[in-house]
Amino acid sequence: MSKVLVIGAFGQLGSELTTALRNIHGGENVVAADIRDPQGDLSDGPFEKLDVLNEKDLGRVVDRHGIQQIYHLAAILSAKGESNPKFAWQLNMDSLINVLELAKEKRLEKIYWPSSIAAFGPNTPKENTPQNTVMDPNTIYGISKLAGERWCEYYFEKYGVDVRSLRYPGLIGYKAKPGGGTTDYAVDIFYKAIETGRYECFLRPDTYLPMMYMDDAIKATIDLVEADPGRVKVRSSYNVSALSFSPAEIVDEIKKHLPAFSATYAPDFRQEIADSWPNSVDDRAAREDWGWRHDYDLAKMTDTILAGLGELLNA
Ligand code: VAH
Repeated sequence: MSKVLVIGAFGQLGSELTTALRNIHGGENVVAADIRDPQGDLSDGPFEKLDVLNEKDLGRVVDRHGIQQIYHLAAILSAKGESNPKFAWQLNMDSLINVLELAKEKRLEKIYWPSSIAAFGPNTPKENTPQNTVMDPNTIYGISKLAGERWCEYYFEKYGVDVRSLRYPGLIGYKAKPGGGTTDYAVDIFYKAIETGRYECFLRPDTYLPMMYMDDAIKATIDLVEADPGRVKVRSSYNVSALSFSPAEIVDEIKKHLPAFSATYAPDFRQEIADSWPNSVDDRAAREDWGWRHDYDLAKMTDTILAGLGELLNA
């Protein structure tokens, strides 16, 4: 079993990925790290309070636990990043470089770092966006993800660091709330559908975005990290996709379960961010290289979330 460190373990993805990794590697072999104080049930494995910008502390945590793999998830997302661009750049970039440098020095087994469809921009082809294409992101988050992809490929080519990455679409889960993303509407809408029966969406009803249910995102992440190195041919970051939908389409899908549910639309600054991203992406490279397959479509995702969130909120 490998010793694994999850940085950003209390985030929307980190909280569910930590549990999934502990089921694979054993609770004691997966260290959850976050800058925030412990929250929720952490009794099933070790925890470290960590500022990943502190290179020395990061090295001490790796040495203390004999870490061999790092999943580095901590980042400032698209919408929140626009309110403090300099810090978003510093956190997203310096933390990645700290992790890559440590992986080189200590010859760690593997590094996982998430990119995003936010690395694409207004001049990127919108439909079925190719793996290799024009990338002109115009958010600090997107710029940091594009730059991060280049750093990952550089450390792989120059130093042999086995770093792997996925360009996540909007991730939709219900067990942990997201923070500061443009696609967060697709999570908030489920909470409001159950709690109040009404939702005001900050995007236009016809805004298509690539999305993925959290279980599929965790499957893609672990499948990529566990793939034989020879099958990982893309060392910047892989396009991965599952479904694309608009706010109007997810409202209609929710109404199949909650007929009284209604939505209104009040686009804000996040509309411009969403308009700069693809409507759908081509993920043939991931499917051909390491066998990526998604399980959840819009109907299955909606049914799963409403059932699970209903239980969670009524608990
Ligand atoms: C965001 N959830 O909205 C993130 C994601 C594709 C979007 O990277 O910023």
